[in-house]
Amino acid sequence: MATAREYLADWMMPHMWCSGCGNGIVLGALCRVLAELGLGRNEVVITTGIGCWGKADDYMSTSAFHGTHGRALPAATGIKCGNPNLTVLALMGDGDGATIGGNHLIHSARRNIDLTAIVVNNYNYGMTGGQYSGTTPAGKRTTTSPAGNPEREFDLCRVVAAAGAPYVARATVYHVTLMERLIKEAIQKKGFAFVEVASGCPTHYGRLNKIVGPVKMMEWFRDSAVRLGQGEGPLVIGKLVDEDVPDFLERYEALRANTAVDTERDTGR
Ligand SMILES: Cc1ncc(C[n+]2csc(CCOP(=O)(O)OP(=O)(O)O)c2C)c(N)n1
Ligand code: SF4
Repeated sequence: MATAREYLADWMMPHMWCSGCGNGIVLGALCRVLAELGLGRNEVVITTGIGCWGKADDYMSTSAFHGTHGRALPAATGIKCGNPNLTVLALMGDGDGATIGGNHLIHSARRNIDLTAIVVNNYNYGMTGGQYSGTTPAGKRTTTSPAGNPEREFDLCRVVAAAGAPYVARATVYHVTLMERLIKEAIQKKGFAFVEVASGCPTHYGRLNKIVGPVKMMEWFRDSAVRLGQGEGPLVIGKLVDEDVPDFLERYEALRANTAVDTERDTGR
């Protein structure tokens, strides 16, 4: 067991995130949740790809695997299958998890592997200079869409829910209490649990879309998010899916048991 403070790798400070970036808020929430759950640092494995949020594993004292861009989920899947007793979390940006790694995201949801995926969606590729990603809303400005994004965006929660994830939730960095509750539930959920956290990248996305500075970004989340059941909008927050379905390893073990019975019947061995 460790305290929230002990989950933070203070020997890695100072971190590289810009002031006003939402990543630190999510990292703090994650450390508090892990401490509340009473998990030991050697019971938790964080996997990441590349990106500003993908640096999160460097700042945590748990075990970690820092992989290539878009590949946090395959690594997490392998680790979970190798040792199902571990609590495995894949931390990804929207570019990492939903654009270059989008195929892994839908297949992890379909497979229903028992892990927690947290996508910090800042609506752009923060680390490489603010290019548009698969979640950049149509019409919004980025460094690669200076006149506005001509493509439509993914609603990540809907994509992951349609692919079969039994737990899907969304919060923003403004709604910290909700975020912590959802991350905690997701970690406790058996099966593929997905939490999207809408977050601010004031350096690129905010500046280019005239939401200038961290405070304005926070006000934007406060004013544009709608609690589930309290209205419509592109940023509905709360628990969107919570179902109980057998996860991948349960189904795999059941099939193995059946195969053993069949083999015995067919061969007499
Ligand atoms: C295969 C590959 N393509 C592109 C890159 C360059 N690259 C590094 S980080 C990144 C974007 C990360 O954006 P996102 O995942 O949204 O995270 P953020 O930085 O916004 O937190 C890109 C394109 C790379 N490292 N590897
Ligand atoms: S570039 Fe954006 S996402 Fe990256 S650290 Fe700075 S504010 Fe955060």
